[in-house]
Amino acid sequence: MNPALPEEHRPEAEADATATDTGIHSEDISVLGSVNIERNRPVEGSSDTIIYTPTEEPKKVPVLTDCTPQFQINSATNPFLAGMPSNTSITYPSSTDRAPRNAPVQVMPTDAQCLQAGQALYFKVDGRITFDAMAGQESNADGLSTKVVKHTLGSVNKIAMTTAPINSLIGIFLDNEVPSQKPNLAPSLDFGTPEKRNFKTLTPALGQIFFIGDGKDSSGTMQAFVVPQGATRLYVAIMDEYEWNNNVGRLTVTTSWLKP
Ligand SMILES: [Ca+2]
Ligand SMILES: [Ca+2]
Repeated sequence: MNPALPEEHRPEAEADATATDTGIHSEDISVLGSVNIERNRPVEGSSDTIIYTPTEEPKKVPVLTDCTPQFQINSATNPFLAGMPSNTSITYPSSTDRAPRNAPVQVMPTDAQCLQAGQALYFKVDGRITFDAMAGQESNADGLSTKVVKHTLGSVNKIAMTTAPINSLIGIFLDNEVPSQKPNLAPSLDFGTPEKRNFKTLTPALGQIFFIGDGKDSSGTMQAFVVPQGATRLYVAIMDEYEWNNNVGRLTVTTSWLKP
């Protein structure tokens, strides 16, 4: 007689156990699904604070093309020597500034159209300078707003003086003539207050020293400087009241334009 198979080895019992297990899993999926739906539902009445975060106003920066390579400007550059021959000197009570050592830097565009009359120029400026190492009053290219000065000798070489913060970056447009031989002196410009330095567009005349600063207004927008009729040269220098030769530091400048 053959012995009977043990109860636990019956195939039907294994199949029943699998069926029961599958039933439990189905219930779990159902519960988890409802939880997921609950968590992903948008929260009513608070969608603004969740979706939108405060952002800064975008700066109005024109799309500019460089019209010079980046160049350096030494702080010992006296604007009243712009366009003057070598060995021209300006004597102050304590010392003498002399070209070319203290001459301004001529801006040399890679595209001559940058310097056409009516063209707006822009300046990207970095670096820090001081008008006197002993004074220890360093600033960026906007200069020291607490120390607004004029040249102690006034206008020199038919280059019109200006009023501006010491240490600030300044510019001057010239034609091909030696400025001291020009028949007339242009009127002086005044950048003595924050409002007067906060222009959008500046239209200087030939032979007028004008304020550039860091090239941006109080909102960070780049300021436009329009090339005057007859200009063939642009120089940049640093604002001081006398004796440029003891200045310390340098600025890095790039001149740009809106290429037509
Ligand atoms: Ca000085
Ligand atoms: Ca500025």
